[in-house]
Amino acid sequence: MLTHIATAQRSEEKILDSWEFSRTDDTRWRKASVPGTIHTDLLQHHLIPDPHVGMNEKAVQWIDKEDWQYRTAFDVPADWTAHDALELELQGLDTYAAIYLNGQHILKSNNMFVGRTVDVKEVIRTGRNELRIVFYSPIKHDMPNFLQDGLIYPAGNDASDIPLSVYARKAPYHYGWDWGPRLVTSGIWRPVKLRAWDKVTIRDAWMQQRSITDEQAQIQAAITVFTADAGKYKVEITSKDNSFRPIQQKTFLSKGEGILQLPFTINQPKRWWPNGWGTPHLYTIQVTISDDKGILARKEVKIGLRTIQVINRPDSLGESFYLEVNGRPLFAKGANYIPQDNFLPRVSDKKYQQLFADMKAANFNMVRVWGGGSYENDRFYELADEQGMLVWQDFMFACTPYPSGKTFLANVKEEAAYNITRLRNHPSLALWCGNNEVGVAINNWGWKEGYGYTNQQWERMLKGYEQLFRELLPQQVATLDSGRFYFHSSPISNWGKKEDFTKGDNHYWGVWHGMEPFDAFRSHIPRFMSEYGFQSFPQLATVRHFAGEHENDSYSPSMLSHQKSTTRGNQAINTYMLRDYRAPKDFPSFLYLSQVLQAEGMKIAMEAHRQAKPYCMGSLYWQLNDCWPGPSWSGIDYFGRWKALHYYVRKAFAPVMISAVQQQDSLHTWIVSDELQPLTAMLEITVMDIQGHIINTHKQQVHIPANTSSKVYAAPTTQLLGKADTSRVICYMKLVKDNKVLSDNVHYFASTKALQLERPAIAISITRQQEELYITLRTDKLARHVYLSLKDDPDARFSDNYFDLLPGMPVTIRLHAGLSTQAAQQQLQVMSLIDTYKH
Ligand code: BMA
Repeated sequence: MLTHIATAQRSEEKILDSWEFSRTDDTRWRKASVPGTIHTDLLQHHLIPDPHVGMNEKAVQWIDKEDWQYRTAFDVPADWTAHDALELELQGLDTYAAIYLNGQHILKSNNMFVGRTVDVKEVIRTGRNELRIVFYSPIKHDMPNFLQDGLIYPAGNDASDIPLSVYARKAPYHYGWDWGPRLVTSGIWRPVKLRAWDKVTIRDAWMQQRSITDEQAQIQAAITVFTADAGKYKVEITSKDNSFRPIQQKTFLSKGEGILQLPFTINQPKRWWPNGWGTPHLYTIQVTISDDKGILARKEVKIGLRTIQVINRPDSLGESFYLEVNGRPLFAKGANYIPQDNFLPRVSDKKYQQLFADMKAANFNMVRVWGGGSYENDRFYELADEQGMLVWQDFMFACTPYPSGKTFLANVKEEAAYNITRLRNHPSLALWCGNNEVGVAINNWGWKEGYGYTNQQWERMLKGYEQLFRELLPQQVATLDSGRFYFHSSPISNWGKKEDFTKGDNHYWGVWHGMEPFDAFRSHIPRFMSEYGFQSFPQLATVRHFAGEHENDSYSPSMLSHQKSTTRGNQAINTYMLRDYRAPKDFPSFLYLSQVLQAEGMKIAMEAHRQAKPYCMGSLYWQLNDCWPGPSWSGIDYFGRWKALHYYVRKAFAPVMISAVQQQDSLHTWIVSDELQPLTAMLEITVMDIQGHIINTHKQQVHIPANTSSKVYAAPTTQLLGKADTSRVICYMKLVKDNKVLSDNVHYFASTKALQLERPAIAISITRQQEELYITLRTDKLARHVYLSLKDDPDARFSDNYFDLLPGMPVTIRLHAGLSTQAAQQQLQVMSLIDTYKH
């Protein structure tokens, strides 16, 4: 069946739907969802249990050892076959596929990241047609490669005895990772379209910004056309909002592919600004090609005008690594993004939108599309453009060397070309990175000895690395996206030695993988931190999705099967937890505490990175989100529920941020501003005991220069505290301007474990204004990490959560909900840290 999409007058485009699937050795065909995966189709028909639940992951491992096929029948009207050209566009086939149209083999595909366009003019006919796509088992397909190589690649995240993932140009995390299951999918994961056109079509419209000043932006349009009928045509570039004078050119197009170069100018350009610095202005540009009868082809693109430079060069301190956006040095705030599901086509537009709203809410200006996942859908980059979210784009290689035979390299070359071309118009696209951690791993992870490679085998891997990441990919970027920064691997430096923290970007895993205390975040500050993290468990409702009511322990069977960090995992969480907190009294307390632990630990890092600006110019934590429900380093779980971490990130990444550090006997107060304007505000510090008795106050006006970090106040702790018992005091600090709190923070002089908390009496009052509930909380004594939830709605999103409630300082929390105030009173559950104590 065909679903019609409107295009230019003399071309037609339809999405092919109504698909069926079967195993290749079976005669039964069943209804399929396309785009989709074989796993989700089998699930739909109740032929497999939900792989995200319990230990079902194990029960579905047979799927990737089978061959599968998909088919659809569709009618093509006579006026379609009369067109000059008929093409099938297959935007994503996962992965080893043979495509048959009306029984005739028309294409072979071997890379899920490459969309294909096939000329089907000679094969298609008026009336009924049948398209069939066979997907060969990626495991069976790649086993001969392994047997021929005679060695095992050190792909430690591939959760099978023989890691075949390296051979397949397919999302690496499908084969397992330390936060996700092994679910090796097959299927048509992006749409299939049939297109008919006359004379000429536009394949690509690249708008390369050549230069920009306040007066003018020079754009070079490179329009790739494909001509079926040579002749003279009119090419036009117009602005939908009249932001520049349309350009027209009459040109002769010869048969086949060609590129038209058309420069144009935008006067008084409005710039695209990253989140926090202004509006990410976008221009909509339309390209058309016509003959004297009218428009033949049309393409619309959105662009943003800005400069982005990555300044990675030797300096007096080592080697810098930072972004300069529109000429200003930018401190990058954000996280590492992994695919939002094991089954990629299942991620709805709503989920994309929500995730970007969540990034924006947490004051991100950058997101890293990490190399073990997938080049994201166009929608992802459109949202990044709209939200001012800079994108750090890895090529999809992570944590292992890769083959480097001719066929493999040719396949990667095609993949790079396809994705660079697809993404290069996006103003959010900040940089290309060759891979995740393969560089540091080769030098530091002990592979040669660990896997017992011969010198010859090892040399081959090293040479392969050079060919792939230092020759092929940078050449592709230079040719197809010249001017955009490329570097061969993130991180540039390892984290073992002191000098590592003076050069380039860094993934500091001393905390977690190295079991160093959270405080080590303060002493391990690189020039740009592109990964650091700590695991936590999702909230109870998310846990209950995959583990039954009786599973009240992180070591119960389903819980353990969802803990994919087998080297550290639960043990690390427990060790760190008992360092800082008392053992929680029950399972819900444990889940809550794991989130508090993660958030508090990460807070140290985020604040320290920002304080260290401009030495350090970026903080991208590991990891933003999840691909299934389970414990992981994420701040937002699989169902989109914010963990404590995401609330903490929002505060720690605020445009202006106040924080304090205790050094020896003094307390130092820092203010970091990412704003482009200087600021004058009032600093207010209140020291009180846990019952709210004021011990000391300090107030001063502070001038904060634009885009800096500065220490604004330092005082000996004895001066601040007098004789007060450090285990019973709170230091509350805030920065106020025009009666508005720009940022606030709380400092404690004792570890949380040592704090002498007393049971608080929290009074709650709720009012409603339209769709918003206002929940006011008051306490008589310090309540740490106050956590609000609704009994029957695990998705309730409170305006703040896991915050410290101080005596004498009521807090009002907003909740967007349809509940009456009375129902809210009944539904609302409030707990704080002391509720996790056994006595
Ligand atoms: C980093 C990432 C991932 C991994 C994470 C946690 O190195 O690049 O490979 O999931 O660590 O171990």
